[in-house]
Amino acid sequence: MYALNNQTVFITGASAGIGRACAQAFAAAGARLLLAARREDRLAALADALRTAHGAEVHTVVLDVRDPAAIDTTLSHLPSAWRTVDVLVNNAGLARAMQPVHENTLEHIDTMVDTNVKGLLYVTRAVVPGMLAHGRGHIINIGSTAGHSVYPGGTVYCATKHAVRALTEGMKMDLHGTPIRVSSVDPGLVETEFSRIRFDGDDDRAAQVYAGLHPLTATDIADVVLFCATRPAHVNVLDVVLMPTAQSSATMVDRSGTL
Ligand code: NDP
Ligand code: 8X3
Repeated sequence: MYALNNQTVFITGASAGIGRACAQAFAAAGARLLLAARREDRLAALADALRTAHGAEVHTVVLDVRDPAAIDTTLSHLPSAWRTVDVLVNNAGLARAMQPVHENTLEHIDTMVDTNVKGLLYVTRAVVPGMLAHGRGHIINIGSTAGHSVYPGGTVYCATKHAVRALTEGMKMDLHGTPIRVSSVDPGLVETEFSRIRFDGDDDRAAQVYAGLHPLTATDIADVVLFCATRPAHVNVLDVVLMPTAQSSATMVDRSGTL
């Protein structure tokens, strides 16, 4: 096992869902946590909880991954003890609406592409040189089953997650011959704030996404992210796809309530 004690894990989108669950999993494994998101109050509450529960060292930064200047400024002004990132979890991401491509608003298109694709690239670009300088590191991208197939109404979101899959494969090649590892964890339906955000706070519509099935939890995903990060140094898990037992493809979901 690759020990995480005193390793610094940088998680984007740590204020909710999968990012928050990853923070909890890595804190329990003894890592130091550098946590980023836009909602400062959420980050502060999580940091307090991790310090109390695990005695974890935690540093939080308010960061919008769509803002490359803010990423550079924030990372270059980190206290020196936080400047070496051992594991980067590129998790910040979202979907907006579910409709045919020509009905997407420009704002929805920009938000998805800027966050899921450009934001992931901006953060990676800022962190990788430090990993190379220190001769170790691991980039773990949160992709999606939406990066493996496309479903009606999800054209733009699926395109962004297909891009994440290409970025994972390309990063591994770009970092060929170095000790830096690159992984992607690609979940199907996970019950988080994801659908609430997608449907503009419509809780009833969000609940329908998970109705009649036992969806994955954020903790299920964090377990797999932690698994990738704790393989021995010679093992690179490139991609893990996981879905609820009740889900067999993006569009085949058993909602009988029996699974
Ligand atoms: P949540 O909505 O619960 O969490 C999303 C996180 O991303 C929040 O912490 C949010 O923080 C952060 N975030 C969003 N935009 C930005 C931004 N511009 N800058 C910084 N942080 C941002 O959703 P999930 O936990 O489900 O989603 C996490 C990742 O998992 C996403 O990449 C998503 O695409 C992926 N995924 C989700 C699945 C699901 O079914 N839920 C399945 C497959 C993949 P804040 O608002 O505070 O900035
Ligand atoms: C989230 C999973 O199926 O809602 O990436 O697109 S799905």
